[in-house]
Formats: sequence, C-alpha cells, structure tokens
Amino acid sequence: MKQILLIGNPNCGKTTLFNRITGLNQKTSNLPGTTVEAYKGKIKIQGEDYQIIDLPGIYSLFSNTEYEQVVNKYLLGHSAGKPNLVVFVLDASNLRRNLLLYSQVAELGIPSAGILTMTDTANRRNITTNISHISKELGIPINGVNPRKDKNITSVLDIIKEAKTPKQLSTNPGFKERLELSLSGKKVKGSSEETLRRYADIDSVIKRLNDGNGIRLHFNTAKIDRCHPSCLGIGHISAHYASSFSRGFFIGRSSNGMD
Ligand SMILES: Nc1nc2c(ncn2[C@@H]2O[C@H](COP(=O)(O)OP(=O)(O)OP(=O)(O)O)[C@@H](O)[C@H]2O)c(=O)[nH]1
Ligand SMILES: [Mg+2]
Repeated sequence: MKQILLIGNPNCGKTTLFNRITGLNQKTSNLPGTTVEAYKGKIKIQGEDYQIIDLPGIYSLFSNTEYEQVVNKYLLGHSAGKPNLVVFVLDASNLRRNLLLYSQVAELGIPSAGILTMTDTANRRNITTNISHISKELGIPINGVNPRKDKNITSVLDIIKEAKTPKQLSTNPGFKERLELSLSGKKVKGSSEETLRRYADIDSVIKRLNDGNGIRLHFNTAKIDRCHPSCLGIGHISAHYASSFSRGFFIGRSSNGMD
C-alpha cells in the first residue's frame, strides 16, 4: 500500500486533518507537542488504498528530540519503507517559520501536496494569503482547508492525487547525509549555519510573495495608531525585522524556527 506522510510545524492542524480524512479520533489540542508518536490510518483515493501517517509537529528536521527523530525516520524510510507522498500542512498565520521545515522536506524530493490551514487566524491578524501564488512558488498543488470546520474532504483527496516533486527553495550539499547522521542523536555540525542560509533563501520567496500579493499584511492605520505591532499578532517578530514590518513584508519569525 502506498504511504503518505502528514508533516508540518506543531499545532498547525495535522491531526485535525488526519481525523477528518480517516474518520479516526486521535487527540488534538491547541497546545504544541500534542502528537508524540506516529498515528496510522487508511484512506481511499479514486479506488486506491493509501496508508496515511500523522507525525509529530516539528520546526526543523535537525534537532535532538525524539519528535524530530520520529519524523526523520519516516522521511528517510527507516520506519516503514520509503514514503510515496508527503502532505505538508502549512499554517497561513506563520508561513515564514513553516517554510524552514518545508524547505528541508522539499530537498528530499518526495512528491508533495500542501494544505494551507489557519487562514481564519491569519485573517484575524490582517494577513491574507493567495494560495495560487504560494503554490507556484513552492511548485506543489495546495488547497486551503480549515480542518476544524470543513467537513468536505474532497479538496484534500483531490490535491493528494495531484502531488508533485517540490521546487527546492534552498540547496544545501550533503543535507541528506547530515540528516542520516542526526539520527544517531548527535548534534550535526554546521546545521545552524545551514538554517541561517535556508532562512535567507526563504526570505527571497517571502519577498516575491509579498511583492506579488501572495501574502499581504493589511495595514489598518486606525489599529496601528492605537497599537504596538503585537496587536496585529506579529509581536513575536524580532526588532531585527522591524524594517521589514514597516514595508508591509510579513514574516513569522520565532526563535522556535531555529535549530
Ligand atoms: N482556527 C483554526 N484552528 C484550527 C485549524 N485547524 C486546526 N485547528 C485547531 O488547532 C489546534 C491544533 O490542532 P492539531 O490538529 O492538534 O494540530 P497538530 O498539527 O496535530 O499539532 P501537533 O500534534 O502538536 O503537531 C486544535 O485546537 C484544532 O482544532 C484552522 O484551520 N483554523
Ligand atoms: Mg498532532
């Protein structure tokens, strides 16, 4: 049976989506780190059976916790054979941070499809996203789904059928070997430098999306007059990025995005 891995940052809605499409009832919560092991389920797409595996949420494949190890093992085929497909869940309210993990998974070249969740949360923070622009940048089909509310799972199944080999957002020679090495539990030399390089490549993507209206932070001057940027839900952006903020360039930077 073909194997699909459900991958993404913590708390982006993977298990809610998994439950929705498999009919199972695994634990979900709005606390990061809810899924600590791989949940397995079965789905049928156009008459074909697939095993879908809901993995723990992580920010980067490089780290020493058991969660990254679980995800690494599945991605590299050490747990259940080589995966056929990846469904990457992207949180629309934190796209930049999500793209770090995405860029690493994309570099493995597994055919992928994307599900953009949390567009409602993003909208509340005055961020809108244009799915077709994001899909073009990443080179994979993407559908926007709110797995908490949307009962119709057809759009999820349809997009899985259209999975494509992702564009590489960042190229890092020796990446796969370093990933294999990280399975030994040792801190991999050079992974922090690699993360910084990846963020530089991701910022080019974010800038193109921003310039082409793929992501837009709507300035509500009345609110801005009254509030600090944290009122717009982007208060976690470091001062380093204040100039980007003033250009209306959305970036969801968080210290959790670094390994
Ligand atoms: N507002 C909103 N909430 C959502 C959406 N999708 C999921 N949620 C909620 O987000 C919370 C986290 O969902 P989970 O499915 O547990 O997230 P997860 O990605 O599996 O989290 P980890 O297992 O920790 O990696 C739950 O309270 C869901 O109901 C969405 O599109 N919008
Ligand atoms: Mg989960």
